[in-house]
Formats: sequence, C-alpha cells, structure tokens
Amino acid sequence: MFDLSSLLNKSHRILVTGGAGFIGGAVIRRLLKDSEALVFNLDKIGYASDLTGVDSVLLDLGPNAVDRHQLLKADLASSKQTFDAVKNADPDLVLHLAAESHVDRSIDAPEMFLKSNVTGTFNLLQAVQSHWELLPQSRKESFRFHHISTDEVFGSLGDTGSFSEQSPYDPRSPYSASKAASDHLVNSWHHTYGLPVVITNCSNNFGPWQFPEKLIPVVILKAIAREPIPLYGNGLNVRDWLYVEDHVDGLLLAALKGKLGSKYCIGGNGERTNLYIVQQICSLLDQLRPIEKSYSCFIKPVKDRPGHDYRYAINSQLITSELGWMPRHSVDEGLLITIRWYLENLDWCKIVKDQAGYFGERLGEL
Ligand code: NAD
Ligand code: TDX
Repeated sequence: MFDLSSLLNKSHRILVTGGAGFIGGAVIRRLLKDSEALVFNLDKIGYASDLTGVDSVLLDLGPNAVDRHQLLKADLASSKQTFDAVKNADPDLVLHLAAESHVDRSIDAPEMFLKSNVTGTFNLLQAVQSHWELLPQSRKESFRFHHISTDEVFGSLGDTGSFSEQSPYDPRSPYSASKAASDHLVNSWHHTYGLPVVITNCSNNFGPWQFPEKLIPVVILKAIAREPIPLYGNGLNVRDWLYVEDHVDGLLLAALKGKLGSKYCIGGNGERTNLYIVQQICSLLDQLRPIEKSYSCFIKPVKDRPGHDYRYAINSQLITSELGWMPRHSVDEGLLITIRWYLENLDWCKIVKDQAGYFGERLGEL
C-alpha cells in the first residue's frame, strides 16, 4: 500500500466517471477514506449503478466528509451534459471508468456500448481538453487524465504467453471493440492535442459491490438459491482474476505517478479456469454455509458464449518495476472475502437486481 494522502491534498479536485459502478465505487471509497481530496462522481446512474457503498463510507467518516463527494448525474453520450459536468467539477485529475462493462449485454445490444464507451469517451475528451487548455499554468502542468481500460482489447491468448504493453490490439466482442476504440481516442488526444494522459489495461476484477451479472456473484447467488450454476462451454476458459482493491492501488498509482503518454497492464497473477473458480466458490460455500450436499452439484454446463475469448493473462512487470505495484490478495483470499460479503449482503443483491429488472436470466446467448 502507498500513502495516498502524500500525493493528494485538500485542494485536489478529482472527477471520477462511473463512480456509481463497481470499480469506480471502490476508487471513490478509497479517495474519501485515504485522502482529503474533493470527489466529483459523473455517472448516468444506469442499471449497474448504486451508491450504497459510497454513502456508507461517508456516514462512517462523519458530517465533515459529506461535502467531499458530489454526484454529477450526466450521460457521457450527451455532449452538453458532459461539458456541464466537467465545468462543474473543475478537475485537477480525471479518472475515467464510466463504460458499459458486461460482455454478454454487448452481444445482445451493442449500440449502447458504442454510445457510452466510444462517443462517451470522445465527448469527455473534448470537454476535458477545453477545460485543460484554460487552466492556469501551475494546474495545467500537474493535470492528468487517466483512462481505465481492459485486457480484453488485446483479444484472446492460446495456452501460453501473456498480454503486455506491447501487445497488438485484437478485440473480438462488441464490448472489447468499443473499449479498444476508446483507448485509441485517448492516445490520439495525447499525441495530437498534448492532453496529459495515462492508460491502464486491467484483467478481470472481483470483490464486494459487483453487480450480480458477472461470473463470481452469479455463481454465489445461484448456488445459495439452489439453482443451476451456468458454466459456459467446457469451463476451461481462463481469466486472470484480480481483487478489486488491488486494482484500485494500481490505477491510483498509475494515475498519480505513471509516465504521461504511457500505458500500464495490471493483472492479478491469478490465472484460473472458470471451472476452478466455480468449484472453489462451491467448496468455500460448503464450509461457510453447509447444506446436506455439496453446492458443486448445482454446476451446469450451458451453451457457450458466442465468440468466447479463450484465455486472458497479464504480464504486470512494467507497473511493478516502475511504480512498485503488486497485488496484495491471492485469488483464494479475495474469493473468501467476496463470498462472505455477498452472504452478508443478500438484501443489497435483491434490491439492485430488482431495480435493474435483472433476475439472473442468461444474457448474450443469441
Ligand atoms: P460497472 O458496469 O459496474 O460500472 C460502470 C458505471 O459507469 C455505471 O455506474 C454506469 O452507470 C456508468 N456509465 C456507463 N455508461 C455511462 C455513460 N454513458 N455516462 C455516464 N456514466 C456511465 O463497471 P465496472 O466493472 O466498475 O468497470 C469500470 C471500468 O473498468 C470500465 O471502463 C471497464 O471497462 C473497466 N474494467 C473493468 C473490469 C472488470 O473486471 N469489471 C476489468 C478491467 C477494466
Ligand atoms: O454465468 C456465467 N457463466 C460463465 O461461465 C457468466 C456470467 C460468465 N461465465 C464465463 C464467461 C467468462 O469466460 O466466466 C468468465 C467471466 O465472465 P464475466 O464475469 O462476464 O467477465 P468477462 O467476460 O471475462 O469480462 C470481465 O472482465 C474484463 C468484465 O465484465 C469486463 O468489464 C472486463 O473488461
């Protein structure tokens, strides 16, 4: 862990986009707890948004903290809403996390991914560029725009090798194509207009407060409901799992200390097959909430995801050697914390699913 308060002071104004989502929420909670910076949270408040986690940290920090977080409800697909929000925030640092993030939804309804992830990033870049150009010299010099992206832009690996900063782009789903486009836009604003940017490409995150449509919360909730646990295809696809708080460490380090114009790959050294993850969750549930049989009896292979990327793995050597970042949790440690959290927050899961009109049905099947 590094000392955030030594890098950020009271006068720092930070604009976090997507701060009502899973990773953005974790970033905001960290900024509120470990610095005195002012946080502006630009979010359209979509189906996966929820501010319960941020609100509970504000409550813990007491009445003086409330003014340090401001929600700017805005849709990045709207140029006007984006310009107004950036003007209101008047930021020294932008952490851009807002995006439609679920691969299966991008298969069913790709247009929203282009609007939010491509047009949205374009609108944000335009608004931030105008803002940056008008800043007084000292604020202009220290200003940074950090774009949070994914390893999926690099495509799919075979049985060996890993993605690094040099990997060519080869996105293969509407989601990853839209994220790749956004990476290219951010890079081009740096090279063409001089905007001071940093990009990170991260592997699969997991942890508390993740909207229960992604693999790990889906498995936990299906298992305890004694419903079939859907395992796509043969279950041998591999993801490099990273506990969300470790991603927050890495992205804040890159945002504050990374070289301008650079990109950093962030991975968990956590390569596991989906079958391993699902079986491990079942075996941890067997210990934490035993029933008359093992939860693994609910695992059910189902039709594969169309265009399912086989394997992702990240080589994090650059961010480790340059910025000293390392994941602090193993996959199994993170899973245990996460499963305990979901078991204690089943009411929250029901509320956010009901609000989103999502009831655990299969998405992206075609
Ligand atoms: P999430 O879906 O939980 O949250 C995304 C948030 O962005 C939501 O609150 C949503 O309302 C907001 N948003 C979406 N479109 C918007 C728009 N047009 N205008 C304003 N707000 C909008 O996603 P997440 O898992 O927290 O991912 C955050 C970022 O990290 C994304 O950019 C994603 O591509 C990237 N990422 C995610 C992972 C992962 O495993 N979850 C891994 C690597 C990178
Ligand atoms: O029910 C399921 N069963 C299943 O086998 C679900 C939801 C998924 N899977 C498989 C598909 C993937 O191989 O599990 C793996 C993980 O799936 P997701 O949780 O949907 O994540 P993934 O598609 O890998 O993408 C995630 O990581 C990279 C995030 O959603 C992206 O936002 C991020 O960029």
